[in-house]
Amino acid sequence: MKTQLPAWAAFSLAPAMLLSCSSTGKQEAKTEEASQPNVILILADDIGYGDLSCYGTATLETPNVDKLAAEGIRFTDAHAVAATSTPSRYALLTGHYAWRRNDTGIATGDAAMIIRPEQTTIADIFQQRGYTTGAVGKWHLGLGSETGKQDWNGFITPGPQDIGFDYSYLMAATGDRVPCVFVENQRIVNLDPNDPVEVSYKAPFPGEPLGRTNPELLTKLKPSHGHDMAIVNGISRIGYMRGGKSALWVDENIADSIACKSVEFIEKHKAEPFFLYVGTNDVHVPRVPHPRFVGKSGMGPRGDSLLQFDWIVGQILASLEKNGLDENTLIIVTSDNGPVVDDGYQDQAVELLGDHRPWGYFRGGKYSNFEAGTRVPFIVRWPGKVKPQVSDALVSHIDLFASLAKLVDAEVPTDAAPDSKDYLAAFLGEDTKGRAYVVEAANALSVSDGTWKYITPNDYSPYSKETNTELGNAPEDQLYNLKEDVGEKENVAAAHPKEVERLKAILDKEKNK
Ligand code: NG6
Ligand code: CA
Repeated sequence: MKTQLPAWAAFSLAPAMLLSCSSTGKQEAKTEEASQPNVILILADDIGYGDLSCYGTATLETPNVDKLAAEGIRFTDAHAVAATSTPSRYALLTGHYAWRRNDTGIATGDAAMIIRPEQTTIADIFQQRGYTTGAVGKWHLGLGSETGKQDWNGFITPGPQDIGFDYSYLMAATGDRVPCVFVENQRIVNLDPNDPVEVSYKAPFPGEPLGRTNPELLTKLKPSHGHDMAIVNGISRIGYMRGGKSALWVDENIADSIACKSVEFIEKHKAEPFFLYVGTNDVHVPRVPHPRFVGKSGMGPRGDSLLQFDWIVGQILASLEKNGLDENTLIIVTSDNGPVVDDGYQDQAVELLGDHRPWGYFRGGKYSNFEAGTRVPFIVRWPGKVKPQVSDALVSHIDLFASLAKLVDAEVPTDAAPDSKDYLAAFLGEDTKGRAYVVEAANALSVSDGTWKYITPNDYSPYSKETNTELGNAPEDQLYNLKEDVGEKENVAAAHPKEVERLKAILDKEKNK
């Protein structure tokens, strides 16, 4: 497998590379600003606990992520806050549990910005300390002030710059949601003003072909469920879209664009402290990896996309190394939620899965209250500062806000990040215990103290036939002993009423905060 940027990307980066060779700024910055490490947060999409070779899977190799794990801390009990993207990302960036708001579910591509400009984000915290901040890749947190009313052909506002990001290069929502364009600093990239973009999540645009009415146009991927609306690049999506032909992304090149823009950001800001948030599109659907990864995993597009994710990590690592930024950069690699195999396209993920277990030892997956919904890979590398180790500390994305604030000695405003606590010592491997408990959200709320896990009773369906996921919903209390039964096979609520009451009380207290 190639480990270099493709030729076109290397070419487009050439001036920046030359600049780096002649610049001596970083060396000075390194000694002066040793207390201001760069921070890169790589947030994968739908990558499960069992999807990376450093987490024990033998079915594929992810050498770049494995290198980070070998040189840093690999966490075994780290949690996303929610089992889907929008609430997970919202909570991570704001330190506010998404379940406290009822408008943080999976966002449409024309959703208004969910984080309000007056909220403080992790990016604001870094800015406060003089960092340059950037967001590259998947966003899925809404843009603009009103749902469905964005000016897609002008300056889309409010946007990332209003919540702390100096630079942004984003997919508005997901790969499977329109608009299928990149938005750079809140303007669509490569837009021809004579061919404006129109987006609707209400009604189709007359005359535009759709996946459901023109299946013969689906040359690259066909849906297995949903995803039968606008057709872009031979793939039907969620939502309706018209126009913007010159701006449409090509799915095969999305990973290259994300890698390229991340590397550009690093090169451009290497002489000053920076915070870079990279949301990869891999391995969300539609999975259409670049041809150089096709067929490489033997597992079809999902496995090939995992290799592509690993490649992006490798590109970022190579850029740090080349620019002498290794030592002074803390990298975090994690995922927004657990894995799913069939998430709506006929991409052979199910048929070619073989012995691969994306969810590792855990039950459920994306969308689920069971562990695999939110128990995610989590790796921290900071050479010279963190000792290589495997940590069983109980940690949550919710605490990245307060912990990274502590790292850079920033002040958290009193009304900011109400749910985030400083667990920097756990994230740096000095505290091997971590939180007393984590709260996880899917259809219902769950709480785990690392041993006991309680899932709130609810009336949602226990199983998703479409995605073949056990959702962990049940009308009665569920209690699992994760130390003895990591696969959550046996509900022991009836045998341990005291544990049920104790965990319920924790959740009640959290809910009433
Ligand atoms: C679901 C989509 C799924 C995925 C998910 C969001 C259908 C049938 N399913 O509604 O494909 O897009 O939303 O995933 O439309 S997430 O990782 O961004 O939360
Ligand atoms: Ca996701």
